[in-house]
Amino acid sequence: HSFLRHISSLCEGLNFIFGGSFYFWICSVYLTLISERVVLRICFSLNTQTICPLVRQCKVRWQDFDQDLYVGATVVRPGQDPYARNKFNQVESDKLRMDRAVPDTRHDHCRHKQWKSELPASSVVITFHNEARSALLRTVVSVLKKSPPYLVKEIILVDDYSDNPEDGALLGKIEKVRVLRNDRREGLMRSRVRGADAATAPVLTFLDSHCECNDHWLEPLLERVAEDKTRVVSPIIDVINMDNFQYVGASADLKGGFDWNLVFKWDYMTLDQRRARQGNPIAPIKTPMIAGGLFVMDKEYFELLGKYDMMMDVWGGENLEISFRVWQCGGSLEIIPCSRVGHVFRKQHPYTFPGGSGTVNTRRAAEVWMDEYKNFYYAAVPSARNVPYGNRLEMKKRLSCKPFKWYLENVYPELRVPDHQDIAFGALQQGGNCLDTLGHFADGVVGVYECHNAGGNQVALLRQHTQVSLLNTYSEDTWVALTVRAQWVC
Ligand SMILES: [Mn+2]
Repeated sequence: HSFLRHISSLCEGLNFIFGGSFYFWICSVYLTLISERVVLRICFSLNTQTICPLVRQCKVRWQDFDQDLYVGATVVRPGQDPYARNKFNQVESDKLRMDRAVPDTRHDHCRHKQWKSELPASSVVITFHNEARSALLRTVVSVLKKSPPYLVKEIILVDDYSDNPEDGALLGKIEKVRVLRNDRREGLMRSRVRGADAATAPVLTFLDSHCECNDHWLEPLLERVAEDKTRVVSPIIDVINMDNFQYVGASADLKGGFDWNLVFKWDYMTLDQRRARQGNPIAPIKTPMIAGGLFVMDKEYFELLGKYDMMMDVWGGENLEISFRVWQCGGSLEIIPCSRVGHVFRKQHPYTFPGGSGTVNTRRAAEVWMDEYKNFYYAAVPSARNVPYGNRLEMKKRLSCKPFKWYLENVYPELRVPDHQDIAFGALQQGGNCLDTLGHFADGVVGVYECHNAGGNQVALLRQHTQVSLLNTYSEDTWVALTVRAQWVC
């Protein structure tokens, strides 16, 4: 230890005075004295902990990064729950090598395909908060290993105020990796915007912090964006099992969608859609919604379209918002089948939601983009009302974006709109009481209850001036309408 401290202070002092070359000189002198492996270890720990803040150019290839030292510092101790920190099995994740092989899950046609040689380089932006070191490292290494070097200009890690700043800082030693750390919790959207603002390449690639890129994942994505800057493209997202970390190929017949509760779901393509693709199974798939974390977008276009809603907190709803925005304001969303990236899907969020849940974000998306159709959402999620959203509406006007009706008709015709003749929403009120489903769904019994003005059981639809319906949807994906035939007298 005293030996280490001796070298450490010596290197630090010399570097401070003379710059980076002395560090390597010192190391090479000691190389003759001690075995190579020990020296590499010393260099590594010195470099990251004491020298890097002073000397910017001390970087290693990912192959030379000491995985054991980095991951070993945060292993799950005997008796601890391996799911406690990340809501996936960290023990299994920690066991894997940072560059473990994953199966090539692409369609056969992709293996023979040639990509354009002149593609724009990309900045890969990865935001994280208390991510398991092994998962974060594998994400970074898979980007470097599975991409042609000239297409990855840099990897920008945005540490959203993780408990341990070293989680990110130590990775800053790897070639091309830049680390930015927030000095308070900002959430996914502001963190991504910070990363995007710092990016120097013309194309942005956003990834989650628990991904593994597959063979030639980047070229097909960049090619689509290079051809048309208004395309926002994502890979097929393969599944990394959260319990055993097995890499499993996902179906290529899925699109992103949602129900009126505005929760993302995967839609299986219809028979016709699948038939139409048989001739060209690797053609891009237009998708109404992106899943969230993983997509590629031209940087200028990202800025033109208003980046992200900076008033959104933590997580959730942002994929909805950016999907509506891209489609309604003239762009398009695609899934590119020849690009595959694995992602650890979890059942629970590993972190807390300071200041409320993701519904605040969803409300903001609904208010700005869904016009009168937002009422279907409010009927489904009655608690979601009244959030400020001012500046986003101005942006929508400035970009002359299309109405939500256009989106429904042209982008997501599969989504069942409760009824084409539904023309107004409100409540049926007499004195202080409102007509209320009283929580009944199927039996057609309704009653009256004190008006609470929160929608839900008391949302009434006026249809064609002859019919009033009460709507309810607490079940995941079905609308239940209790229809009351009414004589409309006024
Ligand atoms: Mn994720």
